[in-house]
Amino acid sequence: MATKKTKPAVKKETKCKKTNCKPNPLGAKTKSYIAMEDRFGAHNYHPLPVVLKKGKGIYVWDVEGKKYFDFLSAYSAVNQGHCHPRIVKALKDQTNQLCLTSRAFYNEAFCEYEKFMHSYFGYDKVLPMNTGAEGVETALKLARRWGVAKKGIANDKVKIICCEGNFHGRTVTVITMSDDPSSYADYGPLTPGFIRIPYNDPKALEKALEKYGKEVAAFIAEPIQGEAGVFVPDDGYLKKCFDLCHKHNVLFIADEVQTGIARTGKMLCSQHDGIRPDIVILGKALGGGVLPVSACLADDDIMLNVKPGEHGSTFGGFPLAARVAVEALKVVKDEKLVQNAEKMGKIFRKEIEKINSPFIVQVRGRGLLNAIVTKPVEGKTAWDICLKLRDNGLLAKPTHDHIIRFAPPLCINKEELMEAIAIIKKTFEQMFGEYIQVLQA
Ligand code: IF1
Repeated sequence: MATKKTKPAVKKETKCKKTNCKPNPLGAKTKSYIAMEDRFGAHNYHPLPVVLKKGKGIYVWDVEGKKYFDFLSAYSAVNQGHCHPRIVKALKDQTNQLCLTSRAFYNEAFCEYEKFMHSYFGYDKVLPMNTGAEGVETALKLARRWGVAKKGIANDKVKIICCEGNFHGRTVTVITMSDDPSSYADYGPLTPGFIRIPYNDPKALEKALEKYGKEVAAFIAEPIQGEAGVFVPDDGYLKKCFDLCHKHNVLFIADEVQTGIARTGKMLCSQHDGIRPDIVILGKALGGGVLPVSACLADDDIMLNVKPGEHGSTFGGFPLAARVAVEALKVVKDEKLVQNAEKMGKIFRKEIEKINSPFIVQVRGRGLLNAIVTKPVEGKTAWDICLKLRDNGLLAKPTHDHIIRFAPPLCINKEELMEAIAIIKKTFEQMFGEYIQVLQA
């Protein structure tokens, strides 16, 4: 009996003829380093399979000698560009002078750094730490202490309001604020005293403050939620929250670890809403892409409730960090990175919006903190897109399953940006081409 001619079933693994749709095979050196990390390193990350060896400005090179645009900037810690000569020089010069004293004694570099931070950001004082999470922990302690000492909240009742979708770091108290099981699950008992509300919903904050306000010391939020996928709140959201906080005698804490230091086209992202947070947390790019440097900025009525010996850190504000942070911040101003981030970010979003691809749902962001929200097509995901971007010479990484963050160093110029955008465009076309190939197989 003649069988009905039917279209062959679409074979998922069809080898594409026209486009190189499979990720490139890994080089021998790359494979050996990946195996080395697998054997000797904790498996707390799943890095994109590329092994980097050198960085300069907006570029990085892998162990095979291949060059890439860096469109992650170590999650916005390399805003000034890799191995910035002025920042490296500041580090080297201080390394030959005095590296570490602890805060048991004063040191020249740190005193000058404290004064510099006051004049640069306009807060009475700085409390220096090292990682972003330590900066967040410090802000929580400053706020709780202010709540007890100045607002008169009972020590065991003091509360802090945080937001759904937040990412503030990986310490136990900080993961207590998270609603992402991959951050908090199975790490045992978490820290009491947190209320979580929807992000970008001033009414939710108003309700929480009306109900719990008397015991609330602070509200903490990222001005843009980075890990959540570069979730930009509505214009005026931060201002509404700031006003609600002050109506209820509650501190407003801005976690600017990722959004600060010019990343979003303002020195601090909070400035897009014209607010001056009561506590600002800085990290990442404060260290100029060479050292972990973080800090809390606040005025005396908050900062001075913590007395000598009640908080600290061996390396907090150490001489190397002090010199590096000063130079890192001077570079931001001298190279007009705030203005460049704003200008290049607008071009990025405008050009990406022109790409017509079944994978692309939306592009969003502020300044040079952007993300492309994708959707899987024929089983190909954001991870597959990032592998192909890598093969095409650009490094980026998905956050969650389907959102790809694009955050180059802020020193990128228009010509370089257009070259990178051409790679992104080509990659989506290749992926789409692959998709068409599979369907026509
Ligand atoms: C990882 C995420 C980004 C941060 C904000 C505090 C911290 C971070 C707003 C803590 C750190 C890093 C941590 C790193 C990956 C990266 C990240 F994906 F985890 F969420 F950027 F979005 N506040 N973010 O973004 O600073 O202690 O790391 O110095 O842990 O995987 P840290």
